[in-house]
Amino acid sequence: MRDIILIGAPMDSGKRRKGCLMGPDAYRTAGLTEALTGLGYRVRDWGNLAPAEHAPDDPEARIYKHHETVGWTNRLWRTGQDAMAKGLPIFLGGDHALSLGSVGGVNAYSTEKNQPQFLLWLDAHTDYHTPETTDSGNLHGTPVGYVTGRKGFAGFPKIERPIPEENVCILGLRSVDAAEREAMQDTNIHAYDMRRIDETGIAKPLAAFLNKVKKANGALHVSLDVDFLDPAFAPAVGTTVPGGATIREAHLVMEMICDSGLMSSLDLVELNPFLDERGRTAQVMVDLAASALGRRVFDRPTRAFS
Ligand code: 6HN
Ligand code: MN
Ligand code: MN
Ligand code: MN
Repeated sequence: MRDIILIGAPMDSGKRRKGCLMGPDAYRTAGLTEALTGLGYRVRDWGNLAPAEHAPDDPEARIYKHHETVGWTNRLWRTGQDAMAKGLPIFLGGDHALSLGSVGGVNAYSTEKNQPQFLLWLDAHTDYHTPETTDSGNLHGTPVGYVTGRKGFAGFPKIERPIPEENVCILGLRSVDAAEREAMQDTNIHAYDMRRIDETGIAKPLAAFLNKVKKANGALHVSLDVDFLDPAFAPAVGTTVPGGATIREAHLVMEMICDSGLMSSLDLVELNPFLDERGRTAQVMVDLAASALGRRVFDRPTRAFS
């Protein structure tokens, strides 16, 4: 069993609404360490990081907190690379801009090891903007664009080996901006919106993707955005979009990931505890992480159910 390394990234720089900086401590309060320890893991909590040194931001700039986000990216990149050598990192957000650094770092690690990197993005949004195409100016809408090698990320660390489009799978889509749709339509990214999930079920596209990762002997980074879930179950997020995954679909995804044995790193992002109701969204996210790492009702089929 690999050790699990918790990396707190109390960052709020990826968008204007504040509150995600409370996320890492909400996961701890909801019992993340205890849940994983209970599954038999040795858990190392590396505490909360701070951004690397960076230039001051201009409050009038079109891109919100560009420099601070570069600072976070540099810090998370190095910490992620370091953590990969020692266990399975779970990045506790923080908004989704943290994936500029978490995915950047774990992908740099795989590049060094000459292992193909895969990315499973569980989100209502594609997050496929670049700083040039975003109309909100919020960098949490850009990490998939960044790690797949889109142009326009001046100031951010250079990605030596971008993640190939065909190694990316996005599940849960229901809010895609025009510029993102335009750019994504001509790529090989596996992108499934909720309509397709309603039609085929969520297991089918996921099984196909996991099979691909397995065949390639790849490293798999899973990035779980709270808004992948329907806001009825997970209200604590700034970007709620109705019609999301149910608790049952989300657990199935996590259990299939666990059964595959392929996950090498995980992000839990966009939780805004300021918007939560008695901690229930934080609890759901902790339960999902536990499912991805082995929590089960039964370890094997019982006589009564087989
Ligand atoms: N997220 N596409 C919108 C924007 O502002 O660019 C929303 C981005 C949401 C970001 O899901 O992490
Ligand atoms: Mn997102
Ligand atoms: Mn989202
Ligand atoms: Mn937008």
